[in-house]
Amino acid sequence: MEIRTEARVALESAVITHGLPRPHNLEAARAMQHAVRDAGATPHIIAVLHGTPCIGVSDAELESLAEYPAPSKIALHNLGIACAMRLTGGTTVAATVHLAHHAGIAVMATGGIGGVHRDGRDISGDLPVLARTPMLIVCSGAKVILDLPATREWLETHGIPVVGFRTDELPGFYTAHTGLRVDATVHDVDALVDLWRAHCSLGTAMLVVQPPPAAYALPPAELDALLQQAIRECAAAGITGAATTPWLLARLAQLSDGRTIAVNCALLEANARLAGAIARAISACAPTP
Ligand code: PSU
Ligand code: MN
Repeated sequence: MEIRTEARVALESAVITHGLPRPHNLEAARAMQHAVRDAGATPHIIAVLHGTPCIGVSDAELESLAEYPAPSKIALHNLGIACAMRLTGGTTVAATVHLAHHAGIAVMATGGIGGVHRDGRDISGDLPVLARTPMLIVCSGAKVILDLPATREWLETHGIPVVGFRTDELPGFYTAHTGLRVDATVHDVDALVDLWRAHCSLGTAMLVVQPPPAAYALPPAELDALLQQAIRECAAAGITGAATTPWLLARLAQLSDGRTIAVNCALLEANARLAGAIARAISACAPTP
């Protein structure tokens, strides 16, 4: 017998508090929620409010997250601290995946996951959580500021399949092309659901990657030139640790005259839409245990 369950999609909130500037952060969050609903699923923005991890926030709470004077960036290493200290903040992919899994949600959407940084020492807390949590994550690859070949190898080493949705290349967040391969390419949602059903009992995440919408994607060579400049400046400014990702993303937005913001918002919405369709397809025919 097949039963139908509620289709739910988790959305992370560090992209709202730290990934995008105002007012684009709130607009992008609402566009993601709308895209998930449009696809027939229910969006749950995950965040920590005054020390309480929340699976879904109200619109007023979303607005306060997007405006909050100094929201924390909450990953797994500081999730317990944030709760004990009654902090409010956006959850990274790491904390979002952890919380969503415990809430019984199997699908999430984001822009670009964290990964191995170019200095080779800083490794995003996103990666180890993906290595131990069965969650289908729709994204546009890892953020282009990272060492993408090293990140790609890390995923393979830790048993995380990378499935291209209508692409045979790992996208590079703001750009469609990295030259890095995916493990499989599929062209429709039903085929993705088949792969997920075969994979989900193995205990690791599955990344479903799609390139940013073509009308917004930056050419790889142009993006690389801007990135080299931003990375030099970041090092000269002495930025390290969790501040690195938000700093580089903000600098790229300036250097590109806002084009990286436009592509970031467009890909977040597209990824949320695909995640909604996948969640809907999974829930439409959940086999009974
Ligand atoms: N996707 C975006 N923009 C972002 C992020 C994702 O389009 O800013 C966030 C995610 O929350 C991800 C985090 O988990 O960046 C990674 O940060 P770090 O490299 O410090 O682990
Ligand atoms: Mn880090």
